[in-house]
Amino acid sequence: MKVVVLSLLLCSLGGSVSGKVFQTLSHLKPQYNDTVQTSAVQDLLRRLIGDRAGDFVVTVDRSLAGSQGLDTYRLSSVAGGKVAVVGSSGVAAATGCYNYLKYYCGCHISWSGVQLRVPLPLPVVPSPVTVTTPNRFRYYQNVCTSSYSFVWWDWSRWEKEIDWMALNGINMPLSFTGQEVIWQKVFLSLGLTQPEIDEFFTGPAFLAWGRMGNIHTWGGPLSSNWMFKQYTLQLRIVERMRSLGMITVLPAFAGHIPSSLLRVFPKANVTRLGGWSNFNCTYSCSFVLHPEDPLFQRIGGLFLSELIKEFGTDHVYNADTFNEMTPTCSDPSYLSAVSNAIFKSMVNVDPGAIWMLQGWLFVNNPSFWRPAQIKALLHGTPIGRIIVLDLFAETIPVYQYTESFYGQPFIWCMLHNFGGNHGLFGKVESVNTGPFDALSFKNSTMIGTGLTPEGIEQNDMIYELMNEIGWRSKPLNLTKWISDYSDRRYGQKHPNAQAAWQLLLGSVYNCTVDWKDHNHSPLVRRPSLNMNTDICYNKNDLYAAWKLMHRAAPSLANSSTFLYDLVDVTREAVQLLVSEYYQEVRAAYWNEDLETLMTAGGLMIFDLLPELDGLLSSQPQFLLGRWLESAKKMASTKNEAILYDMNARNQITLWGPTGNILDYANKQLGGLVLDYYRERWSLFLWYLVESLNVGIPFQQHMFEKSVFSVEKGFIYNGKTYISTPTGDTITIARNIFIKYFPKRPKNYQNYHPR
Ligand SMILES: *[C@@H]1O[C@H](CO)[C@@H](O)[C@H](O)[C@H]1NC(C)=O
Ligand SMILES: *[C@@H]1O[C@H](CO)[C@@H](O)[C@H](O)[C@H]1NC(C)=O
Ligand SMILES: *[C@@H]1O[C@H](CO)[C@@H](O)[C@H](O)[C@H]1NC(C)=O
Ligand SMILES: *[C@@H]1O[C@H](CO)[C@@H](O)[C@H](O)[C@H]1NC(C)=O
Ligand SMILES: *[C@@H]1O[C@H](CO)[C@@H](O)[C@H](O)[C@H]1NC(C)=O
Ligand SMILES: *[C@@H]1O[C@H](CO)[C@@H](O)[C@H](O)[C@H]1NC(C)=O
Ligand SMILES: CC(=O)N[C@H]1CO[C@H](CO)[C@@H](O)[C@@H]1O
Repeated sequence: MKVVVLSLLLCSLGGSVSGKVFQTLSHLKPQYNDTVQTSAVQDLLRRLIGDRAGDFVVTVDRSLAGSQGLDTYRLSSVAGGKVAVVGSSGVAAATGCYNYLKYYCGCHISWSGVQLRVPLPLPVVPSPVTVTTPNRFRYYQNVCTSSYSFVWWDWSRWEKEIDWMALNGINMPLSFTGQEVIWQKVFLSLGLTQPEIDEFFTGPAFLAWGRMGNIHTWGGPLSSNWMFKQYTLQLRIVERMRSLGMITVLPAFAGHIPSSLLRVFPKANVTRLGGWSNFNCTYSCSFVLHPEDPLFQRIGGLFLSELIKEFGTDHVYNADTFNEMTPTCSDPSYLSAVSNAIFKSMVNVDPGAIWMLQGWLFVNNPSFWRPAQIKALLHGTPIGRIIVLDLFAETIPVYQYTESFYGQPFIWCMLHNFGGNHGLFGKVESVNTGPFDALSFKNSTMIGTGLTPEGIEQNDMIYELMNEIGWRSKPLNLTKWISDYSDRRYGQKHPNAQAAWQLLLGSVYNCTVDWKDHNHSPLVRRPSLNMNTDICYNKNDLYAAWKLMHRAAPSLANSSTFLYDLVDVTREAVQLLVSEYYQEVRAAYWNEDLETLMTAGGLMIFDLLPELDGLLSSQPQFLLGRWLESAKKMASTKNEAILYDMNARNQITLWGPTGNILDYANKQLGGLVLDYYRERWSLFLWYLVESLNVGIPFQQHMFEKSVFSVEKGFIYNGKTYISTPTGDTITIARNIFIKYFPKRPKNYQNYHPR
C-alpha cells in the first residue's frame, strides 16, 4: 500500500518536525482503550449523518501516534465503496472523518448550522492519505466560556459541542462544569454553614468570576437543583470526552476562599484583595489564602481528592491564583514559593499532576509581571510540570519576550472573542502564521495550539481556520481556503458568495490593530457625545460584501448557513450605519441644527433599529428569547426562574448591580436591540433635542442617571420574548438593503415616526 505522508511537507520548514517533547507529559493520554474510542467515534458519526455512517470503517489504533505521541489519522478507500478512517485516538479518527467530509464531500459543520449532503456513493480517496499533527495538544475553552456560553446548556447541547470538539481535533478541553458541588462538600466539611455557603456562590451566569475570586454573592444563591443538574451533567461530559480520547482539564484550588472561612479559621494567613472591575466589597474584595499557610494544602487536598473521587482525572489541573489580581509582593523568591506551594497541593493528591496556568496575568499586568517575576513563578514548579496557555497569542504572544516561558511547555492560543460579542472580526494572518513562528522560535517549548474565546457561537470561520491550523505543518493559502470554505458552507460554488468571503477575509477578518477585539460599536454602547467609531478595516469592503450577499440571496436561500451569514453581514453593515448616523447627530448637535439631528436620529430609532431587530428575530441564533428560555428551563421553581432570568439579562447588559462592567458582554439579539439599545438611543436623542430647545448644554451625568433606569427597566420588564424565529430573512434583509445601501435612503418615504 502506497502511503502519501502529508506531514513530510514539514521538511520544507527545515526545522524539527514537532515541538519539544516533554517526558513529564507522556502520561497525558487517552485513558480508554482503542475499542471504546472506536465505538465512541462510530456513535458520533451516526449522530451526524445517520445511516451513512455505515459507509465509514472507523478504527482507533494508538500505535499510529508514533514515538512522539503525535495524533495521526489515515484515510483510504476500501472494498464496498467504503472509506476507512484509522486514528491514533478517537479525536484523531473523528478529525479524519471531518477532514474527509470537508475535502472530499464538500460538507460543513459549525455552530450556526451544518451542510451535510454526503455524496452517494462516497468519493474515492485515490491513494491513502496520512496526516500527523505537529503538536501533541489542541486545547479548548476559556474559563469565562462556561458563563458567557455554556451556562444554560443541557446535555443535548453539550453533546453537540463535544462532537464538534472531536471533529475539529480538540483533545484537551477544560471541564469546569459541576465543581460547585465539590466546593460545597469541602466547605461543609470544614465547618461552614449552608447559609454561609449560599452567601458565597455567585449566580449561574457569574460563576466564572466567582471561581476566579473576582466576585462573590452577585446573582446567587445556587439552588440544590442547580448543583445536582450540573453534577450529573459533568459526569456525562467527562465520560464522553474521555471515551473520545480527550484529556480533560479539571479545576484545582487556587486560594480564593469565602470570608466565612475566617470564622472557623481566624488565624488563617489571608490577603484581602481590592474591588474588581468597579465592584465594591459587597460583591468583591475576595480573600486569598496564602499558599504557604498549611491550610492551603489542606483545602487544596480536600478539594482535589473529592473532585477526583467524583469525576476521575486525566492529571491536568487549572489554577489561577493571580488572574486580574496583583500579588501582595513582587519578590521573586516569594513568587517561587507560592508557585511551589500550589503545585505541591496538587502532587500531594495526584503524583502525576500537571498544573495548567493561564498566561493572562502576564498580559493583563505587565508592569508587575516583569521577566524576573514571570521566571520566578514558572520556575517554582519543576520544568515540564506546568503547561502555560499563551492565552491571547494572536495579539500579544508572551512566549516571545519570556524565552519561551523560560523552558516551561506552552500552548499557542487564539482568544479572539471577548464577552461573547457579536461583530465580524478576526486576525487571519496572525492565526495562519503565528503557531508556526512559535514552533520555530529559538528553543521553543510549544506543545500545542488552542482556542480560548470568552464566548462562542460567533464568527464560525475564524474558529474553523484555527482548528485546521492545529493539524497543518505550514500556513494555508488563505485565498484558496476561503473560497473552498464558502463552497462547503453553502453547498455550492457561488461566485458572489466566494467574492463576498474574499472581501470579508481582507477586511473584518484581517485586523492587525491591538485591543480592538471588543465590540465598541456605538450601537451597543451607552450613548455619549464622544463615542469611538473607529474600526480596523475599510468599511467600503464590508458594504461591498453586503451587496454581494444580497445578490447571492435568491439562489442560496435554501441554505441555513447562508441565511445566518446574510443576517450577520447585514447586522455588521447596520452597525456601521449606526455609527454614521451617530456622527451626523453629533455634528448636528454641535451646529445646533435641530432639523438634521431629528432626521438622522429619527431614522435610526424609528426605522433602522426596528429593522435590525426584525432581521435578527428571523433567525434562531439571534433571539434574546432563546437565551432567556434556556435559562428558565434550568429552573425547578418559580423563584429560581426569576433569578435565572435576572442572571441572563444582567450579564448581557449591566453586568453587575450598577452597570459595573456595562455592556461588556453585549449581544445583538432580536428583542434586545428594540427594548434595550433602541430605548437608550431614544432617550439620548430626547436629551439632545431638549438641550437645543431649552438652550442648556447636554450633561452626560444627567443623562446617565436617567438612562440607568431604562437599562434596569429592561432587566425587570417581565416581558416574554419569542424563542422561535419569525419573519422571512430574505425579505427583511432585502428591505434593509434597498433602503440603506450604499449609505442612506434618497428620500424618507419609508420613514413613519410612531
Ligand atoms: C476496553 O475497555 C472496555 C471498558 O473499559 C472493556 O469492557 C473491554 O474489554 C476493553 N477491551 C479490550 C480489548 O481491552
Ligand atoms: C503570611 O504569609 C506571608 C507570606 O508568606 C508571610 O510573609 C507572613 O509572615 C505570614 N503571616 C503570618 C502571620 O504567618
Ligand atoms: C493561492 O491560491 C490562489 C487561488 O487558488 C492562487 O491564485 C494563488 O496563486 C495562490 N497563492 C500562492 C502564493 O500560492
Ligand atoms: C491583510 O493585510 C495585510 C496588510 O495590512 C496584507 O499584507 C495581507 O495580504 C492581508 N491579508 C489578507 C488575507 O487579505
Ligand atoms: C439549494 O438549491 C440549489 C440550486 O439552486 C441546489 O443545487 C441545492 O442542492 C439546494 N440545497 C439544498 C440544501 O436543498
Ligand atoms: C456597594 O454597592 C452596592 C450596590 O451594588 C450598594 O448597595 C452598597 O451599599 C455598596 N457597598 C459599599 C460597602 O459601599
Ligand atoms: C536551554 C537551551 O536549550 N538552550 C539552547 C537554545 O538554543 C541554542 C541554539 O539556538 C542552543 O545553543 C542552546 O543550548
